[in-house]
Amino acid sequence: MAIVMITGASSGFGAATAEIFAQNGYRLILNARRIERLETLKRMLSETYSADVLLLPFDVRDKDAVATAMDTIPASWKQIDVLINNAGLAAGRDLFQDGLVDDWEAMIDTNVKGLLYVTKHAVSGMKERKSGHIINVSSLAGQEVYPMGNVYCATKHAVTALSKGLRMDLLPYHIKVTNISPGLAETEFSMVRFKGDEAKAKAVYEGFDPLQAKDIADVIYFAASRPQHMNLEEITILPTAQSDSRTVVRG
Ligand code: NDP
Ligand code: 8X3
Repeated sequence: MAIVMITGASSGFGAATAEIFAQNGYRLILNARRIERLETLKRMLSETYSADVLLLPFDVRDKDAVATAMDTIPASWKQIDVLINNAGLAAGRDLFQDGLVDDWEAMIDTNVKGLLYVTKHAVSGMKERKSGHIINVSSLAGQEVYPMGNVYCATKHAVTALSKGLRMDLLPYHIKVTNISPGLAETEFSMVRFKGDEAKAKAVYEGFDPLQAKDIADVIYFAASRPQHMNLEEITILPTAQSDSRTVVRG
């Protein structure tokens, strides 16, 4: 049975992606920081799909915690076939000149450095086996920049660049790399971005039908389930009401 590892599986895209892979018989390694959330998800996946789930809670920003967790994965779980680098966040939406250094660091450390730490560990087994698939969750913000998106957009541009670089460097090892770039999707993303301000978070999705987590999960699974000779390298997914980062038709 193939093994998928998903970072940021405690909510949003990650949780929905865990469900569709469970439904399709994968064994799942699920990561995030909120252990209770992961335990609830594991229970649901086991009861509903008889899924085999290994929880691997750690903070992707913590280089040593990543190394310890990845090195101590039991032998029967070591062969990660698909790695989904999904853990990420936006912290704040401020003019550059008003931005908080702590927010910048949280985004850079999670979205870029965390992805690198996890991938470095997962890739060594893939390289030995000459097979594997890395799916990076970037964003439309990895293709475009919008006002007050400065550092978040920079981190997602970095993810998109890393997807390209990984694809080139891992080519001799038959490892696929897919970059997924969603537009506006209603998850906990905006609650995190606006630090629990529900009114601000809700306003982001008002007056149109945003993407839902399951929409992204379906596309991720589609990419992961293509035949070996075929790699979907870049997939951009927008709500029908959105044409680019700055244009959404509401009402
Ligand atoms: P959510 O906030 O719902 O989910 C984010 C997930 O990332 C959570 O499971 C969270 O878990 C995890 N996470 C955050 N920080 C860390 C960390 N330091 N270590 C481990 N896990 C972490 O948002 P989405 O599902 O929307 O976001 C998933 C990805 O999609 C992100 O990379 C985001 O940038 C990207 N994205 C989102 C879009 C949107 O509009 N929603 C559009 C385009 C891209 P926990 O807090 O338990 O650690
Ligand atoms: C999340 C979508 O438009 O808020 O990556 O940057 S957006």
